[in-house]
Amino acid sequence: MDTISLKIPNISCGHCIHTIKMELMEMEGVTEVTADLAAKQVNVVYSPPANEEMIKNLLKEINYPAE
Ligand SMILES: [Cu+2]
Repeated sequence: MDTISLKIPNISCGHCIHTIKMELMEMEGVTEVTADLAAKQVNVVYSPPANEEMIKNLLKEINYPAE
């Protein structure tokens, strides 16, 4: 199990966080997503088959690219 912290500049409100959580939680292997709106930061806990690259690619696809 791994955790990554990602800074996502496009986060502007609670809806953004909600969307990001919903999308990431659908990925197989992702077990927990927490977010800090003020810091525009998302923490993702995951295990294989999920990996950092897949998580970053998904965020890019939904228009919330990580820095
Ligand atoms: Cu928003």
